[in-house]
Amino acid sequence: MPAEPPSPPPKAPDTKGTPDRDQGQGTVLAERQEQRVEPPKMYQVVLLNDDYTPMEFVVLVLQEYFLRDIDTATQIMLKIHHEGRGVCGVYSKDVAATKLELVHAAAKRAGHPLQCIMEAA
Ligand code: TYC
Repeated sequence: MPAEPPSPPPKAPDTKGTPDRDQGQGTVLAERQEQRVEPPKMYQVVLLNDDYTPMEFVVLVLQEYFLRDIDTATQIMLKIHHEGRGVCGVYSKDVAATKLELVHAAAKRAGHPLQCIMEAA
């Protein structure tokens, strides 16, 4: 069997032309890297109209879980009642998903068919 040729010695890293590396003083600076952090995607939580959930319950839900004052909550509820749907708030994905669960749990406990969904804002 022929002998393997000797492998070349490992090369020292080339630091020429990279001024942030060794400054000639034994100091090595981290290279600057531009960092771009995208803002998180946001989701709107939308309540849907139905024929059975009492208006008062929807207003309470908007106050309790979406921190709306009673006048704003009433306006949003009436918009949903007339237009079929209405935005309750805009949140990060996790927060929107939690709001959905809380609303569905509250509606189930109270025996109402209230539905809400989340969609990319
Ligand atoms: N339409 C319901 C009623 O007349 C009220 C209602 C409003 C229900 C908003 C759901 O998301 C809703 N009792």
